[in-house]
Formats: sequence, structure tokens, C-alpha cells
Amino acid sequence: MKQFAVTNRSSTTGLKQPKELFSYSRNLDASWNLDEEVSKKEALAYYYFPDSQLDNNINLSGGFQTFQKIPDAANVANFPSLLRCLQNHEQETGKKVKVDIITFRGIMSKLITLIYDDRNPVELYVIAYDKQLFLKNDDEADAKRKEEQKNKAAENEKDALYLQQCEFVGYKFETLTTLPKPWAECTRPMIEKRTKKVVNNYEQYLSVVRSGIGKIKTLLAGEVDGVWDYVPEKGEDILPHYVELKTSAVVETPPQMVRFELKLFKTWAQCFLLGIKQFVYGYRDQNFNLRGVEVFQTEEVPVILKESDVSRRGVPQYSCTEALKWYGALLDWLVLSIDLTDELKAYKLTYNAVSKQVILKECSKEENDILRNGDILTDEFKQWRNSIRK
Ligand code: 0WD
Ligand code: CA
Repeated sequence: MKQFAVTNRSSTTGLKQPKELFSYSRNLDASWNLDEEVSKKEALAYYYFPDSQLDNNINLSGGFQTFQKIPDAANVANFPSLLRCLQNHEQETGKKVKVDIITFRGIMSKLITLIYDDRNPVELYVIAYDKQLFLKNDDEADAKRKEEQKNKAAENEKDALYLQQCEFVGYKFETLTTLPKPWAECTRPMIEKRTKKVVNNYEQYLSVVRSGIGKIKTLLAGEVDGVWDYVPEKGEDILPHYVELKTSAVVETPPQMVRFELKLFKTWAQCFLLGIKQFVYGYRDQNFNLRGVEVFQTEEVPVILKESDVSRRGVPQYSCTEALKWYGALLDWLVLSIDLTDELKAYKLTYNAVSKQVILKECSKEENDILRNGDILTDEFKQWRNSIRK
């Protein structure tokens, strides 16, 4: 067993400019669309929401009854589809992608924000393969917790409904503020009937980005909500053109402001990791009425948080620099702690919020077998990598 205290910081945080390697998408029937061009054409939404729409008193719980919701168990980060696309990419470029860690962005958001928020348990699997680390969430542990939460809420019907509505609101906001095509290619009904459009969380567009901190290079797959302005020509950097969409309860009192700062910090991490330059918050009141919309630049968040003088009552000031120093140190430690050439082991990475230590433990042989045979690695991907192994 190895431990790493959350107080650790790296002295340097040299950052590598994120670069999109490829993208893919999930369709309305939960199937995967692995074709980059089709994904960009069909699955990428465009942000369009003039402020004047706010006068229409839009309710973000509207359409809750017809929500097409993917079953929770199916809505997990999927390695086989990612690795299939990665293989395509490597076959096109003719070489293995040069990174130390391959994972989904959500996992890294959780790790980077751990220094200020450890309420969401961390339970990750780690394996080394072909001298790269693969990190996967323990989805079963998450599902169990979600089930318990649901059962607890079910004791009070009103709470249960409220919880479900809160989940719906985010997807509703996305449907309401985006168009399936650039504005000029949309008909008036497409633009004006968005309040009536059926909401689903099956469809999603994923961008796969190479970036890194210090000496560690990462490949991260993450969901992107849409395009902020336009899609540039092929070969040009698309990342600055993406936008992340968020919702929040309206922020009025100092305690609400402090809570919102934590949300801002977490959104910063989420966007920063993929190199997304802007995000939009939709503010809703207690009855889910949309009250306002605010655009943020990702790079202004560290300054906003640093300069905040709201009464905090002991809550620490959030520092993005500290988070990056922690993230850099953690990834250094992880890569050093695992023998990258040992393909017979698997590890569980957890966080103990009491001792404030990240813990790395070896998994059972059974868990290792599952992770290396379909859960993370697929036969196809292993065959591909074997065929180019030196
Ligand atoms: O617990 C799950 N079922 C999760 C599934 C958690 C996180 C991600 N995922 C899936 C996503 O559907 C996607 O296919 O993993 C893939 C990659 O996602 P990511 O970009 O790494 O995930 P993250 O950065 O954590 O979240 C991106 C979006 C969220 O957007 P907001 O604006 O809410 O941050 O993924 C969705 C959500 O739309 N998402 C979830 N959906 C259902 N249950 C959850 C969740 N617990 N967490 C994130
Ligand atoms: Ca979002």
C-alpha cells in the first residue's frame, strides 16, 4: 500500500497546451458514433441564446415528464469506444499516442478539485499497459451510493422528485440554449420551438484531448456541450471554440456566493482540463424559472476566486494555482508509484477524507482480469498495440 498526502504540492506546474486529437459521439439510441466527421457534423450543438429570451419566463422543469433518460448504469465512461477511436487515430498517424495516462476528464476533475472538495468519494481502478496508465472510475461503487441516496430520498416523495428535477434542469438548459446546426442553417421553428423540444441525455459529443502538467502527458476524453461561435477549418485548433453549459440556483446571499465559488472552481477545472475557453451559467430560482444567463471566461476564474472578498466564515479561498500544484504532484507520484511495465497487476486508488491521504492498493487477480479483458482494455486494442510494439 502507498499513500500520498493531499497537502503535497509540486514546485513547478509547467502546463502543456491542450490539443484535440479526435472526437466521437453517443447517439440517441445509446450506440456510439466513432466517425469524427459525422460526429462534428451531427452531434455538435451550437450555443445560441439571446438575452431577450429571458423575458419569456422559461421554466427549466418544463418537459420533465417526457425526459428521455439513459439508464444510470449505461451512462458511464465507456473505454471500448474510446480505445476503438484511439486505435483509428493511431492507425492514421501510424504511431502510438505519446502519453503517460489515458482516462476520462471527469476523473481528473475529481482529483484536481480534491483539495477543496472531498465530499464525492474517489474510487478508481488503475492499470499499466504498454507503458501507459489507464484510469477508470469504479462505477459499481458509484451506482451503489446513488441507489442509497435515492432510497433515502424516496422516503420523502417531494425530495425524490426535486432531486430528479435538479438533474433534468441541466439537460433542459442545454436543449434550450443550443441549436443542432449553425444559426444560419436553422429554420425559425428550430430556433423558436426549443422550449418544447424533448430533452434527452443519450446524445453527447466527446472531445479527446492531449495535454499535460510537468513531465506527465495525459490523454483525456470529455463531454463537450457545444460550440461557442463556429467550427474552424480542419487542422485549426477547435478547442477555443467550445463552450461548457452549467446551471445554478440564483446567487444572492454571502453563503450562496461562497457555494457558487466552489462551483466556479470546479467548472474551471472541468474546462481547463480540456482547454475550453468559455462557459455559461444559467441561473434558476426555486421554482426552476430561468432568471439570468452569464458567460465566463475560464481564464478569468482564478482571478475572480483570488479577489473574492465575500465573508467566508472559515471556508478557504479557492486557489486554482494550488490545485494545479497538487494535481502535478499527484500525477508525478502516481506514475512513479506504479511499475509501468508490470501488466499482471491492477490497483485501486481511493481517498481517505479523514487521514487526508490518497491511497494506492493492489487489486485482486479477479479485478485485474476484468479490467484487462473488456472493462478497460479490449482484445482489439491489445491486438493493435501488440502489432506495433517494439
Ligand atoms: O456517474 C456517471 N454515470 C458518469 C458518467 C459520471 C461522469 C461521466 N459519465 C460519462 C459521461 O456520460 C460521458 O460519456 O462519462 C463520459 C465522459 O464524461 P466526462 O466528461 O469525463 O464527465 P464529467 O466531466 O464528469 O461530466 C460531464 C457531463 C456532465 O455535465 P455537467 O455540466 O453536469 O458537469 O457528464 C454528465 C453531465 O452531463 N454527468 C453525469 N450524468 C449522469 N450522472 C454524471 C452523473 N453522475 N456526472 C456527469
Ligand atoms: Ca454541462
